[in-house]
Amino acid sequence: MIWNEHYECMPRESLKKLQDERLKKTVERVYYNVEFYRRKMQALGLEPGDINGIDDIHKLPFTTKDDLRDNYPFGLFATPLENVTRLHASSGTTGKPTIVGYTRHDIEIFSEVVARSLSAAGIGKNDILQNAYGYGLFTGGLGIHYGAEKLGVTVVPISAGNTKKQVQFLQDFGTTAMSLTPSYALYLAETLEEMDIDPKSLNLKVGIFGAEPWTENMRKEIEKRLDIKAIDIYGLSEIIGPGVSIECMEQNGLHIFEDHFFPETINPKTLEPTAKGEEGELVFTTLTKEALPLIRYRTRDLTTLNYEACACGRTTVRMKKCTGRSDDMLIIRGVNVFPSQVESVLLELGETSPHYMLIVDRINNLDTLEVLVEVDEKIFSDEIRHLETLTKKISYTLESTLNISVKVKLVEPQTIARSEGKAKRVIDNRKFKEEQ
Ligand code: DLL
Repeated sequence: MIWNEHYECMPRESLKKLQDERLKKTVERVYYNVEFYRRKMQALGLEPGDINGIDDIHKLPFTTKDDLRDNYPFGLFATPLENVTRLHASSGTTGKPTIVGYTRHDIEIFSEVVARSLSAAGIGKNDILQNAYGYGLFTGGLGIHYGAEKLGVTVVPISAGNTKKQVQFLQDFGTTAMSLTPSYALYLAETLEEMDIDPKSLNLKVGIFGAEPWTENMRKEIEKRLDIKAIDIYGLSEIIGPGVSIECMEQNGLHIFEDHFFPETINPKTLEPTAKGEEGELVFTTLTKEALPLIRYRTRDLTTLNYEACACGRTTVRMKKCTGRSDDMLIIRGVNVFPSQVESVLLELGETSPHYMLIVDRINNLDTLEVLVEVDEKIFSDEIRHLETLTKKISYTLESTLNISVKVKLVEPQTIARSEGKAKRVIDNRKFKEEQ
């Protein structure tokens, strides 16, 4: 179902007019209320009057995560704190967290885009949604919760973790939809298997998965093991949280809610816009946010934008499933490697579990990549010869995909930590060594 047909199916010319108007207002808002933006614009010789619409967006400066950190905690807020009704935080791998704020109206927009998202995934009033994103500073829990309430869904605010209880509620409540990270979904599937519960005996029909990159092969794996449809939801705290974009039932790209978030893709090196249909770093300008409006925020996520009409009837641009961030990319002996490439190969081979870990190191000045892959009890207790053959097969396939040599190590079941939130799949010891 389309929750807000007026905005989601708007003719593109009308959408452009709306974006033009909203951009102008946002630029005025930041210029007059945020010193950081006023200074940046002044340095470029720009005044709000120079921006007449989306066609002028390229004149505006970019914003980065570092800018948010440098202005920690509230320096980029465009409204006094008395108007801010909620704060969330996104914890990076290093340094201070990024603090984001919302006015009452921002929360209204947040709920609206999440309601649209759940609706696009086929969820409605008659569904019971078990929300297994973490509640708290992370935007996943409360973000999905408010949107689900707006939609009229029966929402179970179970949060992340407590996996046995998740299973109990799936059974006892007849839960029809779940929202959680893809890596937690794998853990849940494994728990169901251990408890000898056939997913077909449950009422679960759809899962809303996001907050971390996951491949098409991972989608197939989750759909098979949980017997559901797996829908990809994307978002980031700085822009609002979950609900920046979502797949519709066509599962062919994620519709961006363009009346609120204007997307561009750029070449991360030259910062120039990418050609039509070319992959680039996703950049967003918020069009309606009050507390933390951001101009050309560099997400570091890599994707391609597709403006073709979608069979579902929505006219909004679709972004391709994000399988990596530019800062997730490992450079190993000069070769670019994305963890998602390893995931794709392992699931394609299908002879191991989907649990893996990349360990990158520098030994005698040479970068090394070791991939730990978990195998099941049966394989692990097999003859050494069989294990060796499997190890060779995986290394061979990884090496021909990644173009570097890879050491593969098969490990016992349950050796790799399971995730209830965002999975950590890379240990880069080189960084640690540099810091020493
Ligand atoms: O992860 C918001 C969210 C919550 C999205 C629940 C979806 C579901 P942050 O913690 O600020 O916000 O992390 C944002 O996570 O820049 C991406 O790198 C990554 N990410 C989020 N969704 C996806 C996705 C939330 N569907 C960062 N596919 C983003 C790939 C994703 N990466």
